[in-house]
Amino acid sequence: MSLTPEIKLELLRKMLRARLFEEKIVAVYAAQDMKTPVHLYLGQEAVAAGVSQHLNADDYMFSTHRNHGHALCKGADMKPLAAELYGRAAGCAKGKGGSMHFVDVSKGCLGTSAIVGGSIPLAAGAALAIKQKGQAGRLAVTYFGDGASDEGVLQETLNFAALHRLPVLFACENNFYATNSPQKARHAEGLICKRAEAFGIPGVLVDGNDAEAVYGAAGKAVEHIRAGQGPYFLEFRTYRWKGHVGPDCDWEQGCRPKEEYFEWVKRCPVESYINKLTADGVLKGTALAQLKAGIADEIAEAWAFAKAAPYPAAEELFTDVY
Ligand SMILES: Cc1ncc(C[n+]2csc(CCOP(=O)(O)OP(=O)(O)O)c2C)c(N)n1
Ligand SMILES: [Mg+2]
Repeated sequence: MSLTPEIKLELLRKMLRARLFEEKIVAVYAAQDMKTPVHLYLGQEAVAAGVSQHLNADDYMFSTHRNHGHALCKGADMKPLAAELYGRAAGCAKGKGGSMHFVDVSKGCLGTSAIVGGSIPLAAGAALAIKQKGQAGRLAVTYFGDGASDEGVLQETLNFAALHRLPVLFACENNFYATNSPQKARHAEGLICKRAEAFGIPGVLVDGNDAEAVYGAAGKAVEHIRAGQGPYFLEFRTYRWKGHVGPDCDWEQGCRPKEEYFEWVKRCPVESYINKLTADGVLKGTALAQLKAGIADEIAEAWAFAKAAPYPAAEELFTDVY
């Protein structure tokens, strides 16, 4: 997979957009005017950036409770996302969904689910629709965690997708934890991607903290899917920096070993890529500062928009809710 300087800088821009958006959430969360739990994606940004680099706006994307990075890297407009965090009517889910329900249909972000594993079959459904409509070359991607891989619905969906050769990419982000339960306490076999092979689906393990490794593996997978060869499964090994939910870390409470946490923080996907691009001469002069300043402006505008937006009207209480 050839990587031009433009693509490298775009990978970095995507990661930084996800990173700075969530750093803003961390900075303001204690004020308690953001009435939503937040499952932060900090530390995992290389996955969404590297996969999204191969996606078009009309490809479908389904995500999880930890969805901010997925939506932003797919190109979602930041303003309705910020408004959703503040429960405003201008939010992407009209202020009724919160952080776990980021959508942007115009960018193919069709939905997320707080039900662990819930969006996996939705992606297969979208892929089936693509197939039935004869929209060759289009695909659906579903992001899900190692915890979701424990749900029976994954195995059912893998079988269905393989049987019908559906254009769907299974993107499993193995951050080694389902809430506070470590993978080694749950899985007899550590390689989740091996399960895909039982259904005749290629299953590949990828370093999820290396944006270029993600980009390369996702490129092969997407090429395979767009060529009509059926589904593909990628397992990305990565690590979340914050606790399962909320802006605090959780190693202090003994939820994870401190040494493990700091080992992974040393492998920051954003910092290591900045260092690589600087050493390679791709990132020069004030380029990084300009990139960050542009994203900071976008965040400031999104927050101003969100906080000025009205709450849903009382008579809207039961609209779109079931
Ligand atoms: C069906 C279902 N079971 C349990 C939960 C509670 N729950 C929310 S997130 C989560 C862990 C998910 O772990 P993983 O899929 O690895 O995603 P991560 O949080 O690591 O991104 C659990 C058990 C839920 N929301 N839905
Ligand atoms: Mg997990």
